[in-house]
Amino acid sequence: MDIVPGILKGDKRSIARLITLIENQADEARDLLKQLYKFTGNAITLGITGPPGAGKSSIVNFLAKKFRENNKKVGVIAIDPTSPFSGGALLGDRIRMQDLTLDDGIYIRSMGSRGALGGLSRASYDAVKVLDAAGMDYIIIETVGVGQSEVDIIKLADIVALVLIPGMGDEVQAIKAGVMEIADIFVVNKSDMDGADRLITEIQMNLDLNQDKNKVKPPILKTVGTTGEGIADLYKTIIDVQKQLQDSGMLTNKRKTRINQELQELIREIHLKQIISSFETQIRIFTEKALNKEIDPYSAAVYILENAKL
Ligand SMILES: Nc1nc2c(ncn2[C@@H]2O[C@H](COP(=O)(O)OP(=O)(O)O)[C@@H](O)[C@H]2O)c(=O)[nH]1
Ligand SMILES: [Mg+2]
Repeated sequence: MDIVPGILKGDKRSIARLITLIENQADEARDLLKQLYKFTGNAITLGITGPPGAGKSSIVNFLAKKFRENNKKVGVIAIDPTSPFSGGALLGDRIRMQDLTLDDGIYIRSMGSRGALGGLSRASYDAVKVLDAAGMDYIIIETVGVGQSEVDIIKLADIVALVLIPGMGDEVQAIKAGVMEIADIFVVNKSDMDGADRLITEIQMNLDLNQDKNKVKPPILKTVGTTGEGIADLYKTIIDVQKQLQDSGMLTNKRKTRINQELQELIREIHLKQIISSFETQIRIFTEKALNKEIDPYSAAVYILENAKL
């Protein structure tokens, strides 16, 4: 099957082929993405983020099943910046998700975060577009880390759920306001363990201190990733938040911001490539010179740029 019609039909092999082309930065991928763009924009993207081991994959597994029970098609992208060189970054996750892979209404893919400047790679953005064009109603993106890469998820997700676990009360205080602010939903997972209620209090205090008073307080939910307890509530909350975002026009705003940022990033990327290729000869010459200690790289770069202006 041709890739584009295949993807539009939701064919898993076509989806997989294009995502691989995207990961390999094949020129063909860019052309195919151009053709698919007008078929995107229907999926709701849901970011599930939080520290390693918090139970994100466990929650995603239950949540994906919930979406299926409600006849929603769901795509899952697991991004693991901690194992950028391993193709099967999340082996454990794959095993747990195995029972889902026979179902045509679900597509699961793990991706590395390689190529990103401290955040999500361009490839993950494009993979989301592929799943969107393939007719997924929801796309769940699992990302690791409490830090900059976590804030990055907002560039990809319409709705962000931050997963935290008991015993990290002090860490909640240490989490920068910026990270707390990206969360539309707080999930206190491992609530079978001691300290879940204390963590909820800590989150509330943090929100009271840092959050804009006029903003709606994000809901805080308890889950158990091993049993699925609380997932039904989480599902319902996601649907509620989605409705709020749609009704208030916030969803359109978020998407507008996202396209604006993507355009800026692309201009930067394309422009940079053009600059570098236009200096190809000089770069080659000055590499030799620097190698022979005739000039230092910094002076060489300045020299090349100054001469280009003439
Ligand atoms: N006790 C307990 N363990 C959990 C819970 N949720 C997940 N786990 C376990 O925590 C570990 C990490 O879970 P995983 O979903 O891979 O976390 P991730 O790194 O955030 O994706 C696994 O051994 C899970 O079985 C929970 O609610 N309670
Ligand atoms: Mg995981």
